[in-house]
Amino acid sequence: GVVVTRELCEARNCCFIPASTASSSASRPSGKNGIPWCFYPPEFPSYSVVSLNDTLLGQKATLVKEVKTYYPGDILTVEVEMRYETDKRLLNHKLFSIKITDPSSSRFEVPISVPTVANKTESPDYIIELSKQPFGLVVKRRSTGAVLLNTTVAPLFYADQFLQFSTSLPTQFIYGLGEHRSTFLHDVHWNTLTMWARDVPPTEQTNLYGAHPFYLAMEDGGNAHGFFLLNSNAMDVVLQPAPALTWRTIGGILDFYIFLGPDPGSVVQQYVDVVGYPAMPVYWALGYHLCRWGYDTSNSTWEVVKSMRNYGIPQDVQWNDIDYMDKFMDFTYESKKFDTLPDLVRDLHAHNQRYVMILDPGISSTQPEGSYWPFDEGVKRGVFIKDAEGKTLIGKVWPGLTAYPDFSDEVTHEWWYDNLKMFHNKVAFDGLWIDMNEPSNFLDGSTSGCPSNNLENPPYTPGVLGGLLRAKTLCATAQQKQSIHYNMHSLYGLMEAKASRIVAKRPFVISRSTFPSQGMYSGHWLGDNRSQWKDLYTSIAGMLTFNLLGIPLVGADVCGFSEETQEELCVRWTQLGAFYPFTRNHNAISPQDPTAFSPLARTAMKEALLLRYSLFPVLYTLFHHAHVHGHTVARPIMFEFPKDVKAYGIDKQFMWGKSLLVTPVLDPGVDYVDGYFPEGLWYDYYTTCVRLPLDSHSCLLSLCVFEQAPNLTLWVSTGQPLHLVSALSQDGSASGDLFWDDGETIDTYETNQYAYIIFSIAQVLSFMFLFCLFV
Ligand code: MIG
Repeated sequence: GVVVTRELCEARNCCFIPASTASSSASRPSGKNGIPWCFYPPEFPSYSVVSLNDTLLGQKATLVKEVKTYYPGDILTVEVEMRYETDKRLLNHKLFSIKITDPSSSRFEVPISVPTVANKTESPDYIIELSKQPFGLVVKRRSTGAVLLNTTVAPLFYADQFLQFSTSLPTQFIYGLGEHRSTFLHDVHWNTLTMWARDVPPTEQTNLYGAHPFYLAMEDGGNAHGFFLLNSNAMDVVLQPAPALTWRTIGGILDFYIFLGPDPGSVVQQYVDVVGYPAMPVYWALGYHLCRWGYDTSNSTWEVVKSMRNYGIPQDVQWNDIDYMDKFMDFTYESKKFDTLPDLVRDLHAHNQRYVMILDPGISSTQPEGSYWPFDEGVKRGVFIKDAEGKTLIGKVWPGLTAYPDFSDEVTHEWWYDNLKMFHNKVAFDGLWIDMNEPSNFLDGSTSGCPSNNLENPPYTPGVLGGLLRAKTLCATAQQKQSIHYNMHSLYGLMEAKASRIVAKRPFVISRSTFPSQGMYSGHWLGDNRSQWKDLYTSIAGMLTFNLLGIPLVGADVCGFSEETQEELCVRWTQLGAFYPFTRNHNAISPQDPTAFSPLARTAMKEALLLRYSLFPVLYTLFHHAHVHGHTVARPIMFEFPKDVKAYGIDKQFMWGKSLLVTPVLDPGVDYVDGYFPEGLWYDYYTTCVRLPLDSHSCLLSLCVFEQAPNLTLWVSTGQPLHLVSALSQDGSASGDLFWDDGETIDTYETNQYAYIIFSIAQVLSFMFLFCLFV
């Protein structure tokens, strides 16, 4: 970062206090740790409210600032539109939204559709207080008086390339704000979380593959609220120990939502209601996936599949990485080494298994004319991103020099579809893995660099890895249909995923780069982790965070991606991975599929996967609730026990739904776990649950979760019996449910082609239940 001197600071009318004399930060060295010596005094120039009017949905204010700040392009008059929204789906009165715009010229707005609300609530759960001079906004929870937002703590900045506001926080318990590698609970001690999609192995304090400006906060007393800034520009989110939070973005508008909960699960529901509900996955998405970068041939890929079958280890999906391609070019396959690929895919289908392959966005631009249709046709149809001068921007990825499809253009979607269709005629793939879509570039910007101007070198650049917006991606000045790359960059993965959902049944897409509303179009894997125990642990936080972000179909590379895994680690990882909503074993070095290990390890992995498969009805039902209600699938313990402060920091355990608690082994050399059990009656799933066949009539009423006798692939036989597992609470009651449909038709819920069964046991029946167990 930049070292702030007294001169620089005072030139900006800010206060300068060296860390050594600032008592609160005496224990930590300043500068490098991000603790500022320089801050805004109360009289720093800011906006004042000059008019305030009622509108249909709330109020509209005009703000004016008299004195320019030190950032160029100050917008001295801005408009604030406050909406007191109500919507039946949201159980009413829970949502407050604010949009701050420039009334004199239109600015970039993120092109995702959010629901338009027609009515103003008359009895909101919040109280709004507007401070007029300087402008500031205070939002309180009506029931408790908790101050959820207070922007009066610092001035508002609204310059062309610098928009900033700060708020105090009612709590230190802040979650979300992806994509970062960290504990699930964020550290608020001067912790800057930068957002700008970036291809880099998960590293702390670094902007990663996706951008998600949403946080969940746990207040005193177990209430929760959420905050979402709908903005795709490069930004910093600065968490401060006050506690406080600063949003600092370099473009777009300020458009934000506050969700009132009041419990954490409801906050996520309200957020998902704004950005979009996750798609219902095709059933086999929830099976076991195997992949590797380094299967040399289609036959060696096939060998693994056969070996899995021989050992009776469940596997629904086999994948290929870039190895299958001819010179790493999309929509081709290597004709010698992968000559049997079409046969492999046919064989998979014959065994009720599926095939997924990778596609990278970069399209080779250097093939002889007439020899590579995707590029030739793409040029013809004008689908590629242009540089500042209007020429096709050329970068470099695996196939060498490449052009980048502009997925913000419908024309590109058609071209992408045509390519997929033609390739599908050769290799009947079932789903897509879209990688490198930050988009990644081995060069900075392009083969010819980037122009030098204020888009490439903004007055302020957030803390992006590499220090430049174009670092390992395209030029900020590159031109896309909907806007410049400066605005569109972090939306690339979202738009590519949208273009990749093309099949008649439920599509299966896994994307590396993600943005809010991604869950509607794809799942996500957590990227290039390492085969280390630490990465096993951090995968839980990653999984939970993405569930908060409305992308429940998520998992980490099981056994680790880079470095050599070890047998014990891989066994433990498979046991944890069996509870990832999306479970794929993938890596880049030696084989690490279950058949590559000793009989003992192989058997342990097989057992873990069989357990996952037997719990498939539970998992599938949870995804139904995610799709229809915006629930999380894998969820933190605190979601079910929001008043239990001891649960707020837990990220070594998690839950599936509301009744299954997973406590994995995360350390080498141990065969026990230390777990936290919130208040209630807990049963050990492995030892105390008794399985009851569904056709045993006397027990139909009793249930907690459903199980299905596992097979080597999911759903293969509706003939596989379903079992009820019931765990009674202290008062002798239990309840559970099951969503069941054909597993692949789109919109079965929406078109009423499903069964939904609710089971419950009341206290009076507990005796009967026990009775039937022992007959
Ligand atoms: O530059 O396709 O995250 O899963 O194996 C690396 C090769 C490109 C990155 C992905 C990883 C994949 C690898 N890819």
